[in-house]
Amino acid sequence: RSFPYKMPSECMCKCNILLLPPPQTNKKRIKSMFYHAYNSYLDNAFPYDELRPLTCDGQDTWGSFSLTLIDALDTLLVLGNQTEFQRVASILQDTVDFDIDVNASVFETNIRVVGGLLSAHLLAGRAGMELEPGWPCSGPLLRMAAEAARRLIPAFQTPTGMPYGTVNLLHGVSPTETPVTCTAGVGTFILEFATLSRLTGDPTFEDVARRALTALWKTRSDIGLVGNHIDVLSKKWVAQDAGIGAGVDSYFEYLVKGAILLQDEELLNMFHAYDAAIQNYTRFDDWYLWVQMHKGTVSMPIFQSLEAFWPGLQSLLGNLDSAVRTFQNYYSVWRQFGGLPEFYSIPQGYTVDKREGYPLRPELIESAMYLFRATGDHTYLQLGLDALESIEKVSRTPCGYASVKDLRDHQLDNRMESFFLAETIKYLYLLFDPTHFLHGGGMEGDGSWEEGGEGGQCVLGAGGFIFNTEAHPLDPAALYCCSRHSKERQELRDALLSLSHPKKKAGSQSKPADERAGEPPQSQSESIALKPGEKKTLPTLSCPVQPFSARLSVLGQVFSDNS
Ligand code: DMJ
Repeated sequence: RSFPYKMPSECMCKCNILLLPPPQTNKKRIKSMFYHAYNSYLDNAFPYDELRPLTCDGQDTWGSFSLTLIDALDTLLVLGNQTEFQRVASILQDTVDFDIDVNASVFETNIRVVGGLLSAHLLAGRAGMELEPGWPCSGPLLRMAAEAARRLIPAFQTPTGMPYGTVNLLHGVSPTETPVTCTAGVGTFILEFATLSRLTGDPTFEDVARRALTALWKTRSDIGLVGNHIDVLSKKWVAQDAGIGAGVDSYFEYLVKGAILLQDEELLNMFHAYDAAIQNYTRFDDWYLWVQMHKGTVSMPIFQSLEAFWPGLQSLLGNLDSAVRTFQNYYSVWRQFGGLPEFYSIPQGYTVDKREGYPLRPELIESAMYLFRATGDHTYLQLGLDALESIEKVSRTPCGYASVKDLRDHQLDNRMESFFLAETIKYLYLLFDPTHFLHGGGMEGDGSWEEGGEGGQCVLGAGGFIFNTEAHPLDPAALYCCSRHSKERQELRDALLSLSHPKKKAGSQSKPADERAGEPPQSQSESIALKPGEKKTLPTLSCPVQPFSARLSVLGQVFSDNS
């Protein structure tokens, strides 16, 4: 269907190629942007969650976790700063405490805190940190990530398996908590939670994330769409606008990236089914509108800044033509305002009342990074340069970078969200560094992969990295390696068990996470989830770990030796 209004459709030209400064210059500028913001946070705001860049002080926003420091940690390594990465990693281990009486967003804590700690854990080897013997299947940052995630698990204890939006980290879900959660708040866990399960061998995390995904999938409308907010107790859709932006965005992102990270066809099939409905009902001239989830009628003909991740996601799936055209639409909005307003009315070609701000979001830059990798077209570098220039010009303050309250007159807000350091600057830097190890695909010997695990049996980073929705890279190879070893350990335990208790059915106690997909989760008393007020920290692996060499020798003797 073609959209009935006239679109601004400036063509993208490549005439700027010769005007682009060399990549090294841009990388230097991006680094100095990072350090201006980062040092300002440390000097003025730490240990608060965020910097307030107009008043040069700090505030807690999403919890009380020193959030900006956790979110920025892996960016330090992306920019090549190993020593600061090491210093901050140990500060966080010493200072961050999740045993706190704070109501936290389940979604934000997962993508920023759990995601940030997981990435830092997986990058610790490259950062030159001292690694404990089982790394990457164990390690202090992994234990911290698991501890943070454990505090979120009570939110998933609902009849549907779909989580509440907010949980108290100390007491669990408040009895007065609203059961209404946004779609992304239900479907944005599989990357972090499956990573936790497969690294640690504890299936609880992946189980709850899958159960929530399955429940959400079953609530789609007859025309194949999901709405914006759902009641997690009754499964009733409370807000019925279907689209790809705010409230939904990362649900679709996690179906695709989950499929890639976990080689999971079921997740990909779910995405393809949604995508067919999205293309059919919401796409008009390569824009994506909001429609009523049951009828498909247009409810809001607007583009939201958060939707700008979509061309990048399409490029991951190989839909390049469509991705390029949609990117061009979005880039035309950027050029109109020097940033992306939160909402943009497509028919009016202008901002929407009270949604004129640009809180330094990363999504368009993220898409530019993927599309530059896929096409080599310098248009995407030009967007990067535009972003660099306008952020410097409009948002820089003496102590950081401020969100833009209104793109029409460049008024500023006293806020620098942690995703500015976690995502915006990271994607900008990676856009201008196409051979960075995080892009994967490197050759042996160029530092693009490394060894890990006992005796170096894990080859890490060789298959590239998958970024969570907060731009924290996850390594599929680490997941594969650790779950393979926990499977082997389980087989060994089963073999030993069947010798000492011949009648007990081996393997009946715990299966590896990847084999438990779709099964109902363990009850809370069986799981590692803490009950409200409970302080006990359980070991990540509940059985002693046999070194790989011992396993071989044991296996050699199992059938002839009763010892
Ligand atoms: C980030 O926290 C994540 O990218 C999330 O998925 C959407 N919002 C912000 C960035 O805009």
